[in-house]
Amino acid sequence: MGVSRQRARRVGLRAAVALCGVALTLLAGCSAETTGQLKRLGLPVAATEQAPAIGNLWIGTWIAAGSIGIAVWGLIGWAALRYKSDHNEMPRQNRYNLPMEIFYTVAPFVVIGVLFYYTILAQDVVQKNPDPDLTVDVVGQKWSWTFNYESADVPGVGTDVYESGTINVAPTLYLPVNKTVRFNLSSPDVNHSFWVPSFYEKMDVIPGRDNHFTVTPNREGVYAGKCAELCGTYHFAMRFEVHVVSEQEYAAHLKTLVDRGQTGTAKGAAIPNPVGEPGNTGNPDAPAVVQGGTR
Ligand SMILES: [Cu+2]
Repeated sequence: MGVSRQRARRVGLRAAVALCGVALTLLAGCSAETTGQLKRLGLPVAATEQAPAIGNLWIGTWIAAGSIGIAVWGLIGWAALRYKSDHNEMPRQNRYNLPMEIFYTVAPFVVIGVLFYYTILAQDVVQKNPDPDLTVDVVGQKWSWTFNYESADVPGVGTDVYESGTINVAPTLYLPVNKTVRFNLSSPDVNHSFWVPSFYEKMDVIPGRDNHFTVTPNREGVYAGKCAELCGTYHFAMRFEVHVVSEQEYAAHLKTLVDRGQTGTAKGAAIPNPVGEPGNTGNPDAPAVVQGGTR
């Protein structure tokens, strides 16, 4: 073995040891919360029954991509060190290597096939759409959200109620824990996207299209929600909070909405919160227009 090759190997080994040391030191200094998030590869803690199917797909995809990445980087590094030369001679060329070319062609299809299979499995879980225990009509409007609860059959409420946000006041979505909820998504203006990161799911909210999905939140807590579609000037204002609570707290919240007079169905204003629109004289606190009474 030549001296230069030995030196290259020593340098490579030292670099690998140093990298492992840095990684271990970083991990050791992390809180339990950060360590948990690292183990989930950046995902928040799952808050629905369906979320783990997506979480497993996410982690599996990273393991597959990471393994391929490590193999490719390793081969590149190995080739660079192994065939390092102080002379600028053309290395031996290896054209028309049939087994190699078949491998290049087949391997990507195998990778895609495996990812496709596991994606379908996760999709089946997510799109099962079982009969919901409750339905919330979600309206994404410029520049906030309206949540309509079909709650005529909730004891002590007896009517549909809604909560509507504005640019300045983010609305709150209440959901009872361990109940299956169906979100019907609609928009009176532009494309938005309804996203609760802890549910691991999001779906586009498109004018003229009835999108929907079903989840079963199974962890009480307060979660952030946002619009995941760059929908315009005040896109940033389309934040909301999700409170997953006990059934009693859920019913109590709906009663509060009745007490505030927020009964009926709100489908977003014709010219909602028109701040920033050309020629506007709008009020950033303008609430959504309410249509009719109970359905
Ligand atoms: Cu939006």
